[in-house]
Amino acid sequence: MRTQVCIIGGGPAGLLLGQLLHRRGIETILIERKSRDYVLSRIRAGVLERGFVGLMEEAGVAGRLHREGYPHDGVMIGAGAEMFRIDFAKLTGHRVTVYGQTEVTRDLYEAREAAGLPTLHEVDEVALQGLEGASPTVTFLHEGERKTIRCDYVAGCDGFHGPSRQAIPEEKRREVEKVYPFGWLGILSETPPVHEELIYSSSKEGFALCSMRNETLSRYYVQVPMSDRVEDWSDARFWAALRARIPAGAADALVTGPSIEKSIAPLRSFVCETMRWGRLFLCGDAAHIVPPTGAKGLNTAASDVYYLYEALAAACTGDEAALDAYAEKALARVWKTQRFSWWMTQLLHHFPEQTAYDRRVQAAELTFLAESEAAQKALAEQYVGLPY
Ligand code: RFL
Ligand code: PHB
Repeated sequence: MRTQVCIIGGGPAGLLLGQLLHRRGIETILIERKSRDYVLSRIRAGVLERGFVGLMEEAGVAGRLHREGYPHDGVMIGAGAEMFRIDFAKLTGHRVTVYGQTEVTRDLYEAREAAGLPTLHEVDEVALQGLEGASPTVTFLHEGERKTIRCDYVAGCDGFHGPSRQAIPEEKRREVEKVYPFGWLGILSETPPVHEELIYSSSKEGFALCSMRNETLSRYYVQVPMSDRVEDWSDARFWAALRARIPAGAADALVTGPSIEKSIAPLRSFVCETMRWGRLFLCGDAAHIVPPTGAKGLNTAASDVYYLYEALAAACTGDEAALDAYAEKALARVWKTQRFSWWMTQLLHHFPEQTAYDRRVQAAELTFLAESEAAQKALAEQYVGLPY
């Protein structure tokens, strides 16, 4: 097989990149380790920045997002017994859209299928070769056969655990990481959301987040030690923990019910600054991870896609120099979202190593945010999304 761009990974980054390149007349083959149903069963992000929505429009796949997504003009912050609102619309003139990653992925798969673009699922033993030459190859097992894709460029969109980043020689890879001493236990439940906007809540018992997918489907998270297992958390224990961590008005309004999904995600900050290696370009979670507190993972994957598709489109029409700027442009924005996600995380979570002094400073920072329009504006500007 031969194509212009071989895309490894059929998550949101790979699919969006494929769709945008297709609109520019560039051929892609996409390979994905899992089945389409498996990819569509993963419950992940829920909040889209305005830039993400713009890219979905540019890709010609924003119809359902506009019909079924929920524009949010603000967010609630809980601080102990108190709760205050950050008004994105007033402070920035922008808003975010609540629309699940599952739905984004479904829309992109449907568009890829409708356009007849080649997609190979359940591939195994993926290996990348010749990345420093003019014609790299990607080999893999598919339906019992070993296959090879020869291409001009490889887009490594295969998430944090994928093989693309590992194909860069270790001594050439520049990576930095911070691991947090807790995770998020998340549940999905067929209950109405507790509030019309998201609530990020800091309490003595730890952090909690009240989010949603639609009027009848809620997504809630509580901070848990990484030593906890999902089996330790009955639904009753989860609801009690959530209720104890959100302000009383919200706790009283909370409607509980059986969970239909429950999982624990570790929190990590990670950047591989070597986003380009020869003809390989890393994009999205393959290159960087943020803790979910600022809702930036999927959105930062999208800004990478934007820079990469512009660069690849230029390269495919003869301007290879555009590729040289990709890593620098992407990383400049990546580091701003790293900083914001780290800041939101340290503002709202309970850290086991915190001293009494650290906790007082954290409380003072939350009070300052509650009282200062300038502080709220800084949060709002980053939450709705920095420009590309
Ligand atoms: P993905 O989604 O991990 O997709 C990578 C794809 O590559 C495939 N793959 C391979 N394919 C072929 N060959 C191989 N050898 C392969 N190895 C792996 C995988 O099967 C997969 O399909 O990465 P991508 O596309 O870069 O997208 C990134 C986002 O998924 C991620 O950043 C977000 O989900 C993070 N995130 C959030 N981001 C937000 O912007 N807003 C949010 O509100 C938000 N909430 C979250 C989140 C992530 C969470 N978890 C579970 C980590 C909430 C949670 C709980
Ligand atoms: C979600 O709805 O899953 C969600 C929303 C906001 C976050 C993280 C996750 O910051």
